[in-house]
Amino acid sequence: MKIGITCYPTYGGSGVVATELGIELAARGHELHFITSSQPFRLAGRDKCIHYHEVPVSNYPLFEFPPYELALASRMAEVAEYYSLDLLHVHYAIPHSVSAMLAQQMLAAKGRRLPFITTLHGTDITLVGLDASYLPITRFAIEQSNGVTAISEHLRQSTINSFGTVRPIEVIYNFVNCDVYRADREHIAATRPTYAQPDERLLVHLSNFRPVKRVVDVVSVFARIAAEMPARLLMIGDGPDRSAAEWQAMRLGVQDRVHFLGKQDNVHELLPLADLMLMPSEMESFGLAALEAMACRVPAIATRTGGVPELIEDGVNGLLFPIGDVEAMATGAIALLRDTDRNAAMAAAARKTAQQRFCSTKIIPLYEDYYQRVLAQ
Ligand code: GMT
Repeated sequence: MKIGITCYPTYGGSGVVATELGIELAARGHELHFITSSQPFRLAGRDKCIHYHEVPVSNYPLFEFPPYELALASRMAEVAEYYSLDLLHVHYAIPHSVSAMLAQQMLAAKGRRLPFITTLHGTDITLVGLDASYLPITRFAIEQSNGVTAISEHLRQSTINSFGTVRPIEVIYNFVNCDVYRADREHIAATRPTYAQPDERLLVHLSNFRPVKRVVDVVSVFARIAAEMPARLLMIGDGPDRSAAEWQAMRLGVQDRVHFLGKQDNVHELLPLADLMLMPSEMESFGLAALEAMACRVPAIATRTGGVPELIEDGVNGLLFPIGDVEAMATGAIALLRDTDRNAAMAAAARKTAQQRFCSTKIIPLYEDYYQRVLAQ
């Protein structure tokens, strides 16, 4: 198949899923065309079946706001026509599904068919889509999509409840490449000493540091753990709440044990170094960062929110707590870190969950099958 993919190329779960999906599909023989505002950050140096088309946005002085959605629609239509794309797959409803809808209409006027699929990732529905000004257009674009997928059952339900959409939504979960995300003993032995001494526990957080991630809670939980045992925390990512997290680390006197690494491309090399992941989010439609850690045998201390319980079974492959209950999260983490056998059993269960339910080898064929069904409509 010849597939066009559009996503936010910046640091975020939807861009990661879209990019990894394109890479996996190309490896299975499909021709992929990324149509994005800049090159997605995990795409650099990939194989020849992957093409990248930048969307140029002219900033004529008259425009108070550059019309990105229109530039994207034009580029989608051009690329689809030139390369004879079979379909477009857009990740994150706003504004990508609206642009795809326009591109489809532009080609229809020339007698060409261009089906498009919208994948909902979370904040496009739970936060942004519920802004009154975005709701009607988002709902319209979802209904006009030839196919709609959501990354968890929770997100599927909340889309139907909040938007009242009638178009069927297929749940296709987030996925992880279990050959890339794994705990390699030699790598861990060689790299872990860079971040922690042998007697220290290593915790990790990975996100875009937006308010919904509650990064201040990450530091608060960690400070309680560090008061009980030697420990360090790796904070991977960057975003608006980074300075609030840094302030909290200073306030709690743990700044020398909390390492802010900023945005990192090689998270598959960093995650396996940790003993536990902290993901105390206000909302996660799925929680891709926790899945990536779990594939590396790192269980997560997480919140019971959104689609997270579809990934983490409390007490089996991780621990779930109420949002904001830093005391309970810290107590749970400390007990787990002290119980080596339980920690090892949970690490093994985390890896097993990733392999058996969310491995790319299981999920990518579901997308291929869905594409075929949409094309056959
Ligand atoms: O979490 C974010 O802020 C980024 C956001 C995105 O769309 O880039 O992530 C969402 O999509 C991920 C991939 O499908 C999911 O794993 C995340 O749970 C989801 N984030 C939220 O729902 C807050």
